[in-house]
Amino acid sequence: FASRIATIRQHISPLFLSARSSNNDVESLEKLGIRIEPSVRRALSEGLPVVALESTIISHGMPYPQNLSTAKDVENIVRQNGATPASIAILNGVPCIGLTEKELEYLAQCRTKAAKTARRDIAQVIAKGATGATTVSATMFFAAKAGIHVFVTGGIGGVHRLGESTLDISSDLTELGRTPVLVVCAGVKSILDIPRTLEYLETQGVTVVGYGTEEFPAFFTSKSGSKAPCRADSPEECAAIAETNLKLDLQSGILIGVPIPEQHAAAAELVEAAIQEALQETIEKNIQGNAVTPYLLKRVNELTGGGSLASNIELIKNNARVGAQISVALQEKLR
Ligand code: PSU
Ligand code: MN
Repeated sequence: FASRIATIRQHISPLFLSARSSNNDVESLEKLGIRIEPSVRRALSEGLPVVALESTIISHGMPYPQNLSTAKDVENIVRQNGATPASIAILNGVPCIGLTEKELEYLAQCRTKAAKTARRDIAQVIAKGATGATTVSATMFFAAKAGIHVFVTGGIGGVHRLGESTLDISSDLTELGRTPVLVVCAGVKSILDIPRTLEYLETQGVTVVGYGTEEFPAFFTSKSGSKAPCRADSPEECAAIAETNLKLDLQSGILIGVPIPEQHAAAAELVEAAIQEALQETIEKNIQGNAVTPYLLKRVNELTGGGSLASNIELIKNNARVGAQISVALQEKLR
C-alpha cells in the first residue's frame, strides 16, 4: 500500500508543479500588461533557475553611481553561478520582470524620483503610468506571479524600533507571510527592532533560516543576539525547504539570513552609534511612513563616512552568490 502511495505521489507531484507554473505562463502575464525580458522568458519556459532582484535598493538604497555598478555586479554574479537574473521594477506604468542595462541605468539615475513601490502602491503607480522601484514586498508579488521561486536582496524591512507604538511594521513581513518566495538577505538592520521582527515573522508563519549559523544575522554584522528559528548549511538544504514549501502549497515565504562575510563586517559600535543618531533625527524632524527607512539608510551611510556602503555592497554580492546556488539546486529538484 505504502509503495502504491509513493508511486501515485511520484506521478502527481510533477503534474501539480507544472500546473502551478502554467497558471503563470508568459502569455497570460503579458495579457496582464507585465513585460518579461527575453532571457528571463527563455529561462522560465525551460525550467532553468531564475533569481529575482529588487529595485528600491537601486533607487533609494544607495547613491549613484555605486547603485548602478552594484546592480550590474549582482546580476553578473547571479549569471556566473548558473542562474538568470530578473531585476524587477515598474517603468512608465509597465511592470518589468528583467531589466536591460539601459533600464538599470535609467533607474539608477532616477534615484528617488522613482516612486518607492511596496504592495500597497503597485496599482496606483501602474494606473498613473509612473515609474516605481519595487521594495521587497512588491518584488515578491511580481516574482511569484512569474513563477520565480528565489529572490535576492540586501536587507528586508521589519518592525521599527518603537514600532509597538507607531505600528510601523514593514509590509515586507506580511508579504513573506502570504507569498511563496524564498528571500535571501543578510538579516535585518539594527535600525529595526530585531527581536520583534522575528516575533512578527513567526506570527506570519514565515520559515526563517540562519545560513550556516545559529544566530539570525544583523546585516552589517553577523551577530544580532537573536537566535534563528532554524539552520541550513548548504544551498541544497535551503532548496529542500523551498521544494517542500511549494509541494505542500503552504503559500508562505521563506527567509534565509546569510551572515555578512567576516572580512567585510562593519565595526558594530560605529554602526550602532550612527543608527542612534539617525533615529534621533527622524524623531526631531518628524520623518514618518515610508520615508523612515530611506532616511535611516542615507544617514547611517553618511555618519559612517561611507563605511556602511562598502559593507552593504559586499554583503549583497555574497547574497547573490548564495541565492543563485539555491535557485540552481531548487530547479534541479523541481525538474
Ligand atoms: N533595508 C535595507 N536596504 C534597503 C531596504 C531596506 O537595508 O534598500 C529597502 C527594501 O526595498 C525594503 C524596503 O523592502 O526598504 C522596506 O521599506 P519599509 O521599511 O518602508 O517597508
Ligand atoms: Mn514603514
